[in-house]
Parts: sequence; structure tokens; C-alpha cells
Amino acid sequence: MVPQKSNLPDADAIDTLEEIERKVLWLSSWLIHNANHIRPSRDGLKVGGHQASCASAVTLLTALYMSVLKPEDRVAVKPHASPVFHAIQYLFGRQSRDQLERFRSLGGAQSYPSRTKDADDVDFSTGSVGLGVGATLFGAMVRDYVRLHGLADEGEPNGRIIALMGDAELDEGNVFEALLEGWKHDVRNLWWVIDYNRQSLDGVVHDYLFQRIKDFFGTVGWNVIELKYGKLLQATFTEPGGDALMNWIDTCSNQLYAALTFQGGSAWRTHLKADLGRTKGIKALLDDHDDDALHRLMTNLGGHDMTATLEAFDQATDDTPQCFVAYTIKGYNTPLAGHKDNHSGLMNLEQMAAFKAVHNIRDGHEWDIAEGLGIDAEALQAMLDGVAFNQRAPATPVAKVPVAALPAPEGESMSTQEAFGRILNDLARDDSDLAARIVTTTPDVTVTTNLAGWVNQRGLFHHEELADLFREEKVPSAFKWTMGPAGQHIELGIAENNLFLLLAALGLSDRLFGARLLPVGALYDPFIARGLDALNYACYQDARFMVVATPSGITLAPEGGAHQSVSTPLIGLGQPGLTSYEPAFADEVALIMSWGFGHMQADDGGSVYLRLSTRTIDQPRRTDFSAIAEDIIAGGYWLKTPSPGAELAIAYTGALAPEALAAYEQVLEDIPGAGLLAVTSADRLYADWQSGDQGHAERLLSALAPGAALVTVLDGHPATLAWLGSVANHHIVSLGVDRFGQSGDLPDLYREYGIDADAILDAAAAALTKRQRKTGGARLPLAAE
Ligand SMILES: Cc1ncc(C[n+]2csc(CCOP(=O)(O)OP(=O)(O)O)c2C)c(N)n1
Ligand SMILES: [Mg+2]
Repeated sequence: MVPQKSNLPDADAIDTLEEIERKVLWLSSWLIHNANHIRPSRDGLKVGGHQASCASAVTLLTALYMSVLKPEDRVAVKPHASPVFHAIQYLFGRQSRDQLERFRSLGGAQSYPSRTKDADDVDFSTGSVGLGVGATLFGAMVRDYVRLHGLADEGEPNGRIIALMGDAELDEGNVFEALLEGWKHDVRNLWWVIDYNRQSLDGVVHDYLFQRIKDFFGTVGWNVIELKYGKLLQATFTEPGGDALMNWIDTCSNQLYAALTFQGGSAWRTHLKADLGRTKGIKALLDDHDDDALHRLMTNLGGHDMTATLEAFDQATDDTPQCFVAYTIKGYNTPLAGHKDNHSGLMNLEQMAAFKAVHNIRDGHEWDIAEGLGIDAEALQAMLDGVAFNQRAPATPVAKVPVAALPAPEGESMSTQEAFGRILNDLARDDSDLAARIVTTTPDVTVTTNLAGWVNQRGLFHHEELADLFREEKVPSAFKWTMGPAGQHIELGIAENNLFLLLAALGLSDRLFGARLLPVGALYDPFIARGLDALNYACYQDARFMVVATPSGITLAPEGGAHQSVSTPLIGLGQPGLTSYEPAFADEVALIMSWGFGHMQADDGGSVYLRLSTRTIDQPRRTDFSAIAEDIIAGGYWLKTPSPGAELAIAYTGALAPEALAAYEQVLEDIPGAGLLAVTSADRLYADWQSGDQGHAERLLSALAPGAALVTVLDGHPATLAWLGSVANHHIVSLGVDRFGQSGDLPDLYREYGIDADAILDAAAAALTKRQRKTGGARLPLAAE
């Protein structure tokens, strides 16, 4: 493709961009230096920061932010280039000096770009390498979803989504999982700019990686643009000996290239002389360049040459996804350049003094924007004020979608999973704004998580209308699988990482694309672990979504251990930004879902995790549900209220309600005042208890006698509820699953893992015995007695 010169800045503008590039290199290096060497340390720990990784990305990020980006474009910046991003925002007046001076200290600029903690409008948080890259792909998908559903403001330009990524991020499998999904969904207007410095943290990347990148990306329909040589090298290649020199560079191993870069001009000379000394033109070339000039020439890679970089970006003329492989040098233009251990390396005091002299920075003027540049301060400011990206307005909050109470599905007996499916099925018939804003997604488990009713009515999302050929061919099936731009279900392949990255992007749609979506993602509970880092990443960004994890626990009985989740309730309890619930009955599911859709939109809200089950259980006939509704949301309610001062209560969660109820009924014969506590959210109860005031758990448990016996039981790790004993110093025995599950039927498995009614009775006896030793009172015979 021929570069369209008309879009490129003229020579003067490029000179200015190069000045700014030098300033960005200075500021990003200095702010790290300041944090490590100037700011007093109170704990003696190295503050860190990545001067070499930053230097590598300076040209690319300067070109993007200062020339290429439009305000509507969204960018994920590789984690360790955070100082470069902050330095650029500082030049724009969007980041304060105070924040830069406090880099990596409390309240200052974050070590890695953070949507929630940084003050300068980060689009995508990054930190766990690979995830920010994947998130941009799903961001592009969500942007198209919003546009095709007509949810964006009229005339809102269609921004590009861009990742500036490290080359080693390509080692993360999630990047390739995302690529494949992007191909299926025909993702558009997406750029990945690879900072191809051929170094990672420990090592140097494989020599032929570039070829593989070309193949991978080409296979999934991307255009790959190689940005290899700068203008100096390009010019030299046209001169005598140029072909040989180019061939020498092309075949030079990454390790040798990096080593020579570190050593400098005389080392280049020695090697070139030895290898090409007899080639016509090379001698003259070597004679014409002193060591400094030779070093400058040999390190003039495309990703450090402003003109070459802008030309490369200018080649992307349509909405085909673009991968730019920008050759760079880790630590370029710093003393760290090319050294094999430079990832965490920092310039020492002498090196910084020399660096400062090169940048013409006077003591005390380190933060001055125009200091040491060849342009005058006013002209610089005028230029910065006029940059297209710098016209970006702050995001304005998007209106909330009203959430009416969702009616509970009716039935004598039902599983929580069935209730979930029926609630969405009913919603699908609704023409409410709520139903219009819900987007569902699963990693290939739509039918088995009960979403088919919803999908049959609302359809699958795709850029183009695609018919359900099984249906057209009259192959009988209860499921309609028609796709089109109006569809509200995004079907993913089996990759839970992709699910959570898509939920992250959908759940930021209000802030990234100005349109509120209410994403609901369903998966099997055990496979939360498969995408856990992406789930954590989504929560870290404050994306808002509902995860419905079903089935869960050993209750999945015959399916066996590999599908049985044990520790997910602890994830629900421990994961910031995610409030978890494990309801037992259909009316609880409906209530929690309507609360959840509100919580997902609340300013101080968050995401919601529902741990559900396929076990069909009898539903209670409640006459006054509204009396317990608030308690259900607060995390627990008395299914059977204890008499004042009761000596025993059984607390259960989720699908074990029938076992708890059976045990409770037997206990009543000996302890008539005992209570049965339904814990709908250990997470809410715990957070509330820890918040200091008299919390809901304290209020509930205050009904019991001091030092009463308490048995807790759930189909998950017992530690989830074991802390309840500390709330009011009750004698507690906690039942649950703390070993891998296995195949079996429910009676066998519940007995084997000690969570059936007999086990609950035994636990009640043991808890009462503990209590009796201390305080006297009732006893229950142990089964063995
Ligand atoms: C998931 C994850 N694993 C490990 C790390 C630690 N780490 C940070 S940067 C890095 C190497 C990155 O190399 P590359 O992407 O090539 O970046 P650059 O060379 O530009 O610094 C590693 C291993 C991390 N941040 N995230
Ligand atoms: Mg690298």
C-alpha cells in the first residue's frame, strides 16, 4: 500500500514531534529516577520502574498521542510504559507534576496504567501482560455492538481501539485466544502496535518470531505492517554496499544485535569489518562514520524514527485490523540500551547526570516542559494545545437504566439455574429498557446454563445477518441460532479468559463508549478458575457485569470431580469489586438479579457473582416475601426463626437447603427453639461484619444464646462460613467440601464429604458438646453414641 503523504505532518511538524519525543524520554526517565533516587525512602525498598521498557516505547507513543490519535480512540498501553503515558498526559496538562513526583507512592501516578487509580484518563488498565492486549480486541467488539444497536450518540465518531504492547506479551496464550475470537466476530478498527525490542524480562526473543507473527496474524485476517528501518538506514541501503548491510542486519541474531547496541560504535565497526570488510562500499561507509555516527546509523530502527513511524501508521487506510511490528531497542538512547539485564535496570546517579547533560536540563528545571528543547515555550504550548487527542472531553456519566422488580418464576420445585433461565426468558419477552440493555455471553455453554430461552428470542450478535441453517433445513431443535447485528447474545468459543475480557469490555461500555450495557456472562462454576486473572482484571477496572456460574459444587454429582468446584465460594468472598451470592430458591434468584442490575449501575456499586446449581429442590411457600427481601440482599435471613436465646442454629448456603432443613427438623425434637439460617451471601455478611458497625450477621446471630452452638454447611469450602463463629463467639462446627469431588449420586457424595443431614446432626451434637463443656445446657447424642 502506498503511504498517503497528505496525512503526514510536514518536516517542521516532524521536527517538533522529535523534540517532544526527547522530552517524553527525559520526563519518563526522570520521574522514575526521582522516585528511586531523589524522593526520600522510608522503608529502604527499591521503588522500581522500567526506564528501558519506557525508552523503547517513547517514539511510538509520542507519534500516537501527539499526531495519530483522535479523542475517540481508546488505548491500552503496555504496563511498564506507564511513565511514558503519564509524561505525555503531563505535557497535555492532563497530569499534575505532583502525581509524577509521587510516582509509585500512595496517591501518586500508578506503577501500571490504572483506570481507577490514575487521574489522567487511562482507557484500559494494564499490568498482567497480555490481558490489556486482549481487552482491546473485545473493546472493539463492544464498540461495534454499541454502534450496530444504535446505542451510541448520533454522529459519534467510530474510534479505533489500540494496544501498544510488548513483544513478550505474545507469549501469553490469552492473546491468541482473543485473536481467534476476533476473527470469528469480524473485529474491525483495531490496531496492535508491537514494541518489537526483542527482549522480555529475562531473555531475548526468538530470532524468527517476526515471521511467525506475520503468519499468525495473516491467518486471522489481519494486515501486518513491518516497521523495521529508520530513514537513515533506508537511505544507506540505496548506496553501494547497502544491500549487504541490510542483509547483515536482517540475519544478525537478536542477541548479537542487542549486545552490539550496548557496546556501541567501535563494536559495530569490528563486526562489520570482519563480516563485510571486503564488500564494495562498506569500507567507505565505515570511514564516513565515526563511532557515534555508526552507532546512530546501526540503531536507527523504524520504531525510533518519527518519520518512518508516522508513515507506517499512515498505511492503515481501512478498518482491517492492523498489526504493526515496530522494531525498537530496549533502553534506546539511554545507557541501558541493549543490555541483557536491562528490564529492571535503572540509571545510576552518574548515568543520570550525563543523561541530564545530553538533554540540556538545568538543576531545578527537571519538570519544566520546554527545558532543554530547541523550541520556544509558547510555540510548544500552542502545539500541545492543538493536538487532536488533547481535545478529548472528560467522560460524562451515562443515564441509569431503570430496574423493575423481576417476578420469581413459579413452580413447586426448581433449581436456581432453571430459575435464572426462566427469569431471562421472561425478560426477553419484555420491551423494557432493561431487557434492551442486557447482553448475554457464554463460552460455548449457552444451552447448558439455561440461556437458550433468552437467545431464542433475542438472537445472537454478529456483524451480518446469518440464518440458522439447521432450522431452514427443518432439522428439529428447540434452539434458534440466528445471528445478526440486533442480536443480544455474544457466543464465544470455549475460552473463559475471553469471557471475562469480553465482560470487562461490555462492563465498561458506559465509560468507554457512552452507552450503558448490562452484561450477563454464564459459565460452569469450576471454570471460573480458568479465567480468574481476567476476572480479577475486569474487577480491577471497575467493569460492571453479572457472572452466573452454574452448575457448582459436588452437587453436580455424576459429572465427577473435574467439573466440581470447591474453592469458588472463597473467590466470591475474596474478590474485590465482585459481590457474590449463592441463593437456594427461585424467589431469591429473582430478587438478587434485580438488585444486581441496580448494583451494576450504582456509583459505588460493582459486579455480581451468582453461584447456582442444577439441583431441583422444593420451593418454600412464602406468604410475606417482602419481609425477608432486605435480609436476602444483606446476605442472610432466618428460614426458621429461633426462639429468643436458642442454644443452636444451623446455617446453610445454596443447594444444601434440603439437608439443612431435614437436620433442623430432627434437631427440633431435642432443641425446640433452634433456628435455621439461610446464608444467601457469605460475602455481603462478611464485608458488613468487617465494616465495624453492628452488622447484619451480628443482628441475625444476636437471636441466639451467648455461646450458642452453630453449624454451617455449604457445597464448597467450609472456611466460607467458618468465620461466623467469631461474630458473636458461638461454638461452631463448619461443614463443607475441602477435597476434590468425584462421580457419585447425591446421597453417596453428601455422605462421603460429610454434608448430608446426618453429618449436620453430628456437627450439631459436637458443637453443643463444646458449648456444654463451657456453659452447660442442652446436649444432642452423637450418631456414634
Ligand atoms: C502475567 C504476567 N506475568 C509476568 C509479569 C512480569 N513481567 C512484567 S514485564 C515482563 C516482560 C515483558 O516483556 P515485553 O512484553 O517484551 O516488554 P518490554 O520488552 O517492552 O519491556 C514480565 C515477565 C507480568 N507483568 N504479567
Ligand atoms: Mg520486549
